[in-house]
Amino acid sequence: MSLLLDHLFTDLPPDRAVDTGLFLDSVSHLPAFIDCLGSKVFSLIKSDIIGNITKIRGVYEKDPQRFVTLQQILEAERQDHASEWPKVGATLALMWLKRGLRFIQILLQSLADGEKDENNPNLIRVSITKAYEGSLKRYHGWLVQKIFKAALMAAPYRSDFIKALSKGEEVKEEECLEKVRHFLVNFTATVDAIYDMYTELNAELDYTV
Ligand code: 03F
Repeated sequence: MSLLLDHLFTDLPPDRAVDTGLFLDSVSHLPAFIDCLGSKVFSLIKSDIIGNITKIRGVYEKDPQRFVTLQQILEAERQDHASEWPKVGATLALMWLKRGLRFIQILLQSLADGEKDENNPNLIRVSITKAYEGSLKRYHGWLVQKIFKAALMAAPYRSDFIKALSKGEEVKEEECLEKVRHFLVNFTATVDAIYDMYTELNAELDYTV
């Protein structure tokens, strides 16, 4: 059984409210994948993701009954930190975390769709670049874009990435991609719902780091 299928994101309710506890549980399994990618360059990315999950969890655990949904956290912080919001607390942490999730979503979708560089079919740079352009690039200044380029060079081969997604087991590529497609259903719906919430609450910022 692959790791991906062990930790599926849950179905959203009709109003698309994201349950904070369930979201944190699901998302906390993602950083382990980054260890499987095999280069130290990725530890920076991993600690950024873990840092943001920890920040959101810290707010949630102060009052889980008050913060049942992610939207309740954003609304409470908007009230409590009027002058700084949305560049504050869990609102800021989730703003960045969702961009990393969008990156992962586009990357996995591109692999699932079979997008390839025909000259280098065992590289996944085409998919990684597509994911970066669709999620993070516009928020990165030249220095961080350079870090991205270094990470791109250190990216695993398609076959090794597929193996990493399958907990190190040798599985057929198509079998793994079928699981990825299954994983993507609720994962994509959740990421979309979080993006829509940021738009509706006017909580999105576009500064670069
Ligand atoms: C801003 C910013 N965070 C931080 O400064 C930058 C960190 C390093 C970014 C390096 C870019 C490289 C990305 C692409 C790598 C390609 C890898 C390819 C692998 C195949 C924010 O930080 C803080 O987060 C916030 O808390 C703070 O308060 O302004 C705020 C203040 O600053 C970012 O740009 C977020 C970076 C997230 C990158 C996520 C990439 C995920 C990569 C790989 C995952 C692969 C595993 C997928 C498998 C999943 C299977 C289920």
